[in-house]
Amino acid sequence: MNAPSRIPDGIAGDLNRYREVRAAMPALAAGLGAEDLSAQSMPDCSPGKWHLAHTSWFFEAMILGEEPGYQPVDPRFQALFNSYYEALGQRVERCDRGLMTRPSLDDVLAYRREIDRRMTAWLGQGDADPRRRYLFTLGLHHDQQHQELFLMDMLNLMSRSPLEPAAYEQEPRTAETDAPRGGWSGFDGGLVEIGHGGAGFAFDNEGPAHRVWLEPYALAHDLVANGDWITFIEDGGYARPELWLADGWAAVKAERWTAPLYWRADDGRWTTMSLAGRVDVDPAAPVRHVSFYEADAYARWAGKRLPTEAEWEHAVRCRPDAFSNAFGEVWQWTASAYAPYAGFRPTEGTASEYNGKFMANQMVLRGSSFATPRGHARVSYRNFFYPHQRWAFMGLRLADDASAPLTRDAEPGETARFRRDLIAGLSKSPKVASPKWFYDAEGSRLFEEITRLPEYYPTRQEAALLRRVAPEWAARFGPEAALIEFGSGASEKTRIVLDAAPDLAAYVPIDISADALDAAARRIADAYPALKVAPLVGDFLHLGALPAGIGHGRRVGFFPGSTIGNLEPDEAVAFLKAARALLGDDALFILGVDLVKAPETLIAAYDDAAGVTAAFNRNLLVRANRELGADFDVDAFAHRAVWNPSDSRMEMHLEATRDMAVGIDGRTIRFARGETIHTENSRKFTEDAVRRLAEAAGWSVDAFETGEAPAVALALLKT
Ligand code: SAH
Ligand code: AVI
Repeated sequence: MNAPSRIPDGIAGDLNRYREVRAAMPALAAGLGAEDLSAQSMPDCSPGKWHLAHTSWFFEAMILGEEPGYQPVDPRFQALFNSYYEALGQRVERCDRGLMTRPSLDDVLAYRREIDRRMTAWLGQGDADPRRRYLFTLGLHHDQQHQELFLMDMLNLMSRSPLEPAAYEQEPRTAETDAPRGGWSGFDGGLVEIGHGGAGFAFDNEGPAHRVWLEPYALAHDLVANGDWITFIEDGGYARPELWLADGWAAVKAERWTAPLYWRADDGRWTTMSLAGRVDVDPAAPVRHVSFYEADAYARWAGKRLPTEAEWEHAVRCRPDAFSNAFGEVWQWTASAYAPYAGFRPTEGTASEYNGKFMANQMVLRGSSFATPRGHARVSYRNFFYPHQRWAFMGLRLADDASAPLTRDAEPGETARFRRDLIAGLSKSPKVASPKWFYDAEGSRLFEEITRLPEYYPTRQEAALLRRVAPEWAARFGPEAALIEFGSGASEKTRIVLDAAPDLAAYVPIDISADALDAAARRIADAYPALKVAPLVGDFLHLGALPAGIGHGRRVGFFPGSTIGNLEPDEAVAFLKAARALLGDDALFILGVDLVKAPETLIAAYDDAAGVTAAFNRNLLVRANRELGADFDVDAFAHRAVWNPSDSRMEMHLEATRDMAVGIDGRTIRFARGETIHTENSRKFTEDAVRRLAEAAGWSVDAFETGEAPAVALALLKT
């Protein structure tokens, strides 16, 4: 019996890699019909059948065809499946690829198999020529690029069908989506090196490694999400030429863009087309299918900018773990034109046309998408598209000049939300405003001043009670727990919990006031160096996901200060339910509430002698004047604090002391003398009311502790 011939390790590795890469596209095509694979939805797209053939042609044209006396599998295929290589002769115009009903899908699959047979034989020869070895690896990466194009093009095709079919039962993904982390990382910049210089494969356009000068900059940890994009739309993002580059605005008008590609407003809710058919737009998911023009306009609207490709690469090289979804979700638009790096040399030979000749009029995207095959992308990878194109899996991450805010300066769209909410509230009768808009930097400062007033007892009383109960309650947190605080403000009471629970692994303060949050997070991080501090700026009534990297211990919610009393009763139930879902099974929740007491005590606490609460209340109007260009005569509004016994709440109002008309955003809001804006409710609780509220939201009250008079209470909730 003959001994089996041993395949050298190098060749076996090449064969395995070749088989693995080449199996992927036929697998993507497996559940699709010949009709699905033959149609072409637009000139930028190609039929699936063409991708299957062209990626095989590439190996034949670049490697196999170099063999002297080589007989092509079918000489006609040389022109049919040549994409853009001038040096390789004739080809079919790109826009005519959908007309190739012949060769049939079966013939193309047979062509593919024959090329695989010939490549397997070529690999078996162990050809060590470095140029052909490079072309072999290039052919594999080329196949992988077309695997993603295959999915992009299939999605576009399905979106153009009146039936909007699902190409797959579930969207094929090669990576999971990371949870958002919140915040930004700052970089000093200076003279830094980017580009591919090391070992391993890279396309020619990624090199050479070279130095670039970067001014100090910051890069957002997270991608821009659909919810942010909806706010941009609702703020007239697609209707305001001042946000757009001239060519972008021309595209908006010519193409009638009103939303990302595939989005549709169905009965007042946004839906989008996915590879699994039409689905609701998920506000928490990263936005995709936006052009460079849209990404650029969004960044301008958010008061930020797109990163340059050098900034993106430097940031991800320096802090690979700081960013969510740097790879594997959407390609990220940069502000960089696709141009050769200093010292760029195209690959020699036929493949010289691969990248270099496209270096005009396109913009660079970095990272990779959910459809990019594993092992294909790198930190130096340069993808590129024309600025109007949207059908790729493309999105964005914001950048900013200079400093490195721990959190964003303000949520993108915050001003837009404030404008919309305030105008809606002032258009009601009686007029209302949400107390969450009190907390700009000055409002947060004024609140801190309130907490030190002799009349404002809740902060002092709650801190004293917390000192009493914290040791016993903290003992129940367990190892590696994470404390999630809602409306954390200055995070002062937090220290009492942190001191009682030295084993806490992470602290996630959540607050709508970016300034207060940023300063508080820095102070806590400095004072508790072993604690992971992961601030999240935003509205706790619209909770997204928790930041990644906060360990796997128990989640402990912390909502002190009776801020729950500022919510409407149904909002409070919805909030506690959402918090329960966010914190997961086995969570604990420390809830602080103010208790019902004598109206004189309450009224004094909300109408202090020094007038700080009055300034806090009026600051809403100061903020509207500054941020929204409103023209409130602030001094013409009087602060009112009233006890409403039937709803068991303190109310704050701003009362117009004369008839007046106020302009906001081109509208006129009229006030009659004596008319008020109802700016805040502070509900006061009984133990019974707290139990009912917690139970309505699916929590049970494990402990309820009341402090000294004037009394507040703390409840420990469990799931
Ligand atoms: N927890 C602190 C601060 C209470 S003040 C304490 O007990 O002293 C209320 C805080 O909640 C402010 O910092 C304010 O910015 C924040 N806040 C109010 N409404 C919010 C909302 N909807 N989402 C997030 N934060 C909010
Ligand atoms: C934050 N919140 C619980 C305070 C309260 O008591 O309702 C805000 C406040 N309003 C007036 N003074 C303090």
